Amino acid sequence: MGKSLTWKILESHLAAGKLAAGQEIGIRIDQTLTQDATGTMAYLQFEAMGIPRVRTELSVSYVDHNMLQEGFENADDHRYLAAVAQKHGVYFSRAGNGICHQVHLERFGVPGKTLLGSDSHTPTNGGIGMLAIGAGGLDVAVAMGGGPFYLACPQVVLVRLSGQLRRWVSAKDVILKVLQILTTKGNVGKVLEYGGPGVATLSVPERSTITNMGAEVGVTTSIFPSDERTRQFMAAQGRGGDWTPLAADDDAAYERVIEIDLSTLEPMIARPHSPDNVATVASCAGTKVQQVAIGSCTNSSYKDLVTVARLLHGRVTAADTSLVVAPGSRQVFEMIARDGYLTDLIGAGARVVESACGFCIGAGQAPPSGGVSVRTNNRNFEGRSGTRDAQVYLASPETAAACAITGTITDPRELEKLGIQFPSVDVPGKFLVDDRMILPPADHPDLIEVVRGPNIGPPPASEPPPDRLLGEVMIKVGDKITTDHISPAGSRLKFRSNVAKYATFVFEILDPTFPKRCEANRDRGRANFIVAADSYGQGSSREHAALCPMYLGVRAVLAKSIERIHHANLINFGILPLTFTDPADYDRIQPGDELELTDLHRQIESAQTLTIRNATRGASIQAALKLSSRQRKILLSGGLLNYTRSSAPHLTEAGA
Ligand code: MIC
Ligand code: SF4
Repeated sequence: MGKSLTWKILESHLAAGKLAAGQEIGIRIDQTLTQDATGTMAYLQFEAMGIPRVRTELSVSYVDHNMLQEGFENADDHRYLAAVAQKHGVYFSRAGNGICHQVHLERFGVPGKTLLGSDSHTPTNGGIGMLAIGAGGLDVAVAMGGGPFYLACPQVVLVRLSGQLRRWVSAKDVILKVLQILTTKGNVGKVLEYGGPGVATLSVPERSTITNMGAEVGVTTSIFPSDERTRQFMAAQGRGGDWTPLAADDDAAYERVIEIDLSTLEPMIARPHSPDNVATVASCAGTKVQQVAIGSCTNSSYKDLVTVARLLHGRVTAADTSLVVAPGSRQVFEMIARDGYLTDLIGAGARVVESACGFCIGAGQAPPSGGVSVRTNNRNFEGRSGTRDAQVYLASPETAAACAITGTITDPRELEKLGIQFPSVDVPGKFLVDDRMILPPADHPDLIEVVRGPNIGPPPASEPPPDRLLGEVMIKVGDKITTDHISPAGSRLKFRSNVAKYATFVFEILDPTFPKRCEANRDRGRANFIVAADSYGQGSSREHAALCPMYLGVRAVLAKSIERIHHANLINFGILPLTFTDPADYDRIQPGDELELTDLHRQIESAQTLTIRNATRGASIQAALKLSSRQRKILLSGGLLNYTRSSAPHLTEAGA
């Protein structure tokens, strides 16, 4: 039986465990990336590990999230990140150079290599044939130190593409179709591997739009083969020498095969407030649109922006519709300027902003109250745009441009009726390459002084768990609670380096009293518990969604199911990730209930299920503790940092 592409890369990087779906394995990480909103904490943790220089083939630190610089906090973070990168052997992509995933694809991605990034959209680089995985900052810090990255060996699903996209239908519509089929729930522990004859019809940036939003599906990663199109893209980036061909064996085995005929797809749109609330654009046509936002790591390539510019050429956006455009990278920005397309965007009244995450993370450009915003990014979670009651839709650049022109949700195919021709845009044969905004590590690291501004605090220490936990359910939440619900971004983002402050916003959108109540309970020596339904911790990789609850004295999350990255982050910060063995028990537990867990050390060490006594209701609940022996040790040490410190010789070995 042949091997999938995923399997081949896992096999060549296997550092611990056996390749069998569901088993924990450790893999060697070739490259890492961080961004500033998760990076500051990751490098503080890396510094705390006491390793002088990264032991990866390549590590890059990007600045793209926290760019507003309202107050000193963002700039202090950037300064810290620049210095710490130079000191420890990390390349530093300066503010202004673009969004991490886009720049990494352009300048660093290499087929067949592994990439671990402290951002959930790291799988964007799966479009170039990398096994690219998102993780919490602490996992990335350990990988920078040369430690393997541990994950559940995935089940591989083949998405077999046939046919060719029709005019006005693009890569975003493919991934929205995948989201419609698989939804955002229940895909933990899987990899989406794309194959079939349709692959060759898609360019690398198009493939990356598709792998990018695998994050919303909740899979470990998504990957495309490396073929002639990959070679062309890399050659156009002046990196043809890094190219290698890669493909699955013809007789590779897959857990499941999903067939998509590209030629049957239509323009799709995700309606509020979940990326899987997908419908055809035509079925939403006519809804008034107050804002259109084009950019983000999903759709901000040269092709995307040139397509939009050509559609807007000579027109002005609809009178009631504001258009914002954020080019994905300095390369894209400079090229659309050089080629004249920026003129079309400016002429159309687009508010062109810097190459950064911007509106996607709610950093500016909040829509009006109750307003409809059509965006090309990947997440439309409630409140993420910065406006609590905004209605955010996700669509392709073609659809977004059509909405900007007409002021209503419009199927882009309708543009032909307005005399607008489909712009057929190719990936350029040669990109503009200028890496001067990427600073290499310092030749004399000893001379680099690392300055930490007043907002940059050391990561709070986590404690080993006591043998008995007694405390209250501080919040009970429903399905699909995202990390944006737990640790909001937007205007709160600037406190990422100050855990005590950032913790005051935990669950702000659901229950702003949560942090204060938790602190009071914690200070009385009692434990805090979170109860949740399915898919708890969807979305971002931000470890703050575990770190801040830990700081507030949360000791366990009891849920119907927990998403992969968040599950790992909870363990990394010493919080017990428990799942109901009988999901009906979710209804038998209420906020304020007093829970007791006894004989905890022994149970963490070896139990598969653990009994929780609900003292308020005089009942017992069974919870599963699905953990590897390594994860059990981490929990008993009170978190990954403590565990890594005590197992440093192993790290040294791995890096040797
Ligand atoms: C996001 O899209 O939510 C982010 C901001 O990029 C996060 C990382 C973060 O919270 O800093 C992600 O996707 O992991
Ligand atoms: Fe940035 Fe948005 Fe991409 Fe996250 S999803 S990395 S915030 S552009």
